Amino acid sequence: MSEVRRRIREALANLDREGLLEALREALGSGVDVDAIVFEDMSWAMDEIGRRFETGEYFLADLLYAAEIFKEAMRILEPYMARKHSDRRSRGVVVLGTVKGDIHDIGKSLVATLLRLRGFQVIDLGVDVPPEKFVEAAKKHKPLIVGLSALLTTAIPSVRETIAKLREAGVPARIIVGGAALSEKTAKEVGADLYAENAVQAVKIVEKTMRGG
Ligand code: HCB
Repeated sequence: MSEVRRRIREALANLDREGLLEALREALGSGVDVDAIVFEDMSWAMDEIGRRFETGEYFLADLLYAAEIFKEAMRILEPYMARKHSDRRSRGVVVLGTVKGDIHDIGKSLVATLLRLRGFQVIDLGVDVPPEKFVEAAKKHKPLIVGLSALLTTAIPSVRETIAKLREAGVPARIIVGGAALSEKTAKEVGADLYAENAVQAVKIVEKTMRGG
C-alpha cells in the first residue's frame, strides 16, 4: 500500500483531522482511486476506531468526533465519487433506512449517495426507523428494492421484524441488508433476499436486481 494511503488510515484512526485532510488532498492529487480511499482506507480506520472503543482506548465522544471528521472528508471526496460513478439514466426507486434502535448513518448515507449517483431515486428514511415506517414508505413509493442498515447486534431483531412486516404487508420489493451487524449468513437468517458488504457492492447488486438478475 502506498505511503499516502497508510497516512489516511492512520490519521483517521488517530482522529487527526488536519493530517487526514492533508493526506486526502495529496492522494487525490496523485490519482489514488477514490473508492480505495473510502471503502478500503477510511472504512478500515472506522473499524479500527471501533476496536479502540471496545478496548477502552476511545470513548463515545471519540466515535462522535470520528463521524464528524468522516463526514467532512466526504465533502471533499464526493465530487470525485460523482465523476467516477455518475450515470444519469433513470433506474427506479429504492427505499433505504437504518432500523429501529440504531442511529448509525454514515454507511447507509454512503449507500444512498452512490445509488443517487447511479440514477436511482432514493427515499432515505433516516435512522431509528420503525418497521411500520418502512412498510408505509414501500406502499407509497413502490420500490423494487428496500435497503436496511444495522450496525448494532442488538438491532438484528429490528431487521428481522422489519422484513417480516414488509412481507406480511405483501410488499413485493426485494430486501437488501448491510452494516457491521450483518453478514451473508445473518442476512439469510433474518429473511433478507440480498446482502452487501459495502456501498459499491450494494449498488452492483441493486443494479443487477433491477435488470432482473
Ligand atoms: Co457505534 N458502535 N455505537 N457509534 N460505532 C460500532 C458500530 C461498534 C461496532 C463499535 C465497537 O464496539 N467495536 C459497536 C457495536 C457493537 C455491536 O453491536 N456488536 C458500537 C456501539 C456499541 C455503539 C453504542 C451502543 C455506544 C454507546 O452508546 N455505548 C452507540 C449506539 C447508538 C445507537 O445506534 N442506538 C453508538 C454510537 C455511535 C456514534 C453515534 C457515536 C457514531 C455514529 C455516528 C453516525 O453514524 N452519524 C458511532 C460510530 C462512528 C461507530 C463506528 C466506529 C463506525 C461506524 C461507521 O460509520 N463505519 C463503529 C465501528 C464499526 O462499524 N466497526 C461503531 C463506516 C461506514 C462507512 O461503514 O459498515 O457503516 P458501515 O457501512 C458500509 C457497509 O456496512 C455497507 O455499505 C457501507 C458503505 O460501504 N452498508 C450497507 C451499510 N448499510 C447498508 C445497508 C444496505 O442495505 C447495504 C449495505
